[in-house]
Amino acid sequence: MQTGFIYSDELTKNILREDHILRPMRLRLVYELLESYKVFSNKSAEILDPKIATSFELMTFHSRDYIEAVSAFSRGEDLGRQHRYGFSDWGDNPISEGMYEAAALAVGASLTGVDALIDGSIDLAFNAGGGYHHAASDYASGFCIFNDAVIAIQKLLQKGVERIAYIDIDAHHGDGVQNAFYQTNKVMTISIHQSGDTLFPGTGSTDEVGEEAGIGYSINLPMPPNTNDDIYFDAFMKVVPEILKIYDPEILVAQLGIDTHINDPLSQLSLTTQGHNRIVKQIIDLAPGKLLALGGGGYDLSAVARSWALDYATMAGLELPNDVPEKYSLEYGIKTLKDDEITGSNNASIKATVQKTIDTIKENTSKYISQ
Ligand code: OKP
Ligand code: ZN
Repeated sequence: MQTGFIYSDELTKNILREDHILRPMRLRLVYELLESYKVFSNKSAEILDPKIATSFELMTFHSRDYIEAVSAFSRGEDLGRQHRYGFSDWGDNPISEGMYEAAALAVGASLTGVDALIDGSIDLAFNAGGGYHHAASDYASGFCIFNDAVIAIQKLLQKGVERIAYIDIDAHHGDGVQNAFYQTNKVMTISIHQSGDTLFPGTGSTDEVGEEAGIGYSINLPMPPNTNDDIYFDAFMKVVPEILKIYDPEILVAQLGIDTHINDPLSQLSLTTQGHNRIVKQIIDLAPGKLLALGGGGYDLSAVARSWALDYATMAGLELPNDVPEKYSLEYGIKTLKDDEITGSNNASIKATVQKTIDTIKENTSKYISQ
């Protein structure tokens, strides 16, 4: 399998605000970690240079009005209207100089992946600088300005792909992507996240199943706080493979947010890097030979670097030694890829809650989409 890691330093430059928790530098940590393992000297692993998305491409999802507003804000103009589009100085979505170019580059990076998948030069593409799953057509939300996942899927649809499955394992519900394709069966969205009862954006319950032609094609698997590797894996395996078998997608798009990690400051899920990677292995196996993987949330820098390096290595079919090469570990204080195993958190009440959720999803599946 040929894999592409979509990366340039340009993706790491736009700081949303000095104290903002989303730090673009994390992508450089991933890249350097892969470099330290000499992953790119492997024939199956190549670096793809992202190109910036055009406003025409952005318009396959976003309104012209919103795109023009983001462009004006990015140049420091028209700032009095920022609140209309989800921006505010101290909130989740501050305005920063150059944010238009940064957000359009994140989209372009995902489109670079789509192009390589379509022309057949790559089987698995990873844009760690993408996965902006909350952005809506005309407002910013949850650190997301332009929704690269939606725009990448739109391009696949334009290219004639008829069944696209989107799997979102970020700790937060993938609301922007779900909403964009809520009424179509050409895109199936599956989101596994910390329950909206306890986490932003508050949506993503099992009864959000889609509408009209899309009924049954939105699937949500909300998890209680403190869900660990084993419970998460078990739930994934009981739900996702069967649904994908029924749907039989031509391509898989996956948002691999790693804010599910036990050390993540924004969520209360309790996954390890190896627990996350075990899910990603399954996603790769379930992909019909074509996978567009996107980054997403992830606010503990060590967890981000280790998880996405592990994930990309898995895509490239490489098994990295657990001990991080010395040069990197000296520079960043990161010693191993895997975490220590977390024991003793196999909580019976979490299991029972998750089992109920699984049962509901199965009922919905048999009601709406199984033949
Ligand atoms: C983006 B992604 C606290 C409110 C919640 C938004 C979190 C966005 C997460 N100020 N903040 O899905 O990781
Ligand atoms: Zn998230």
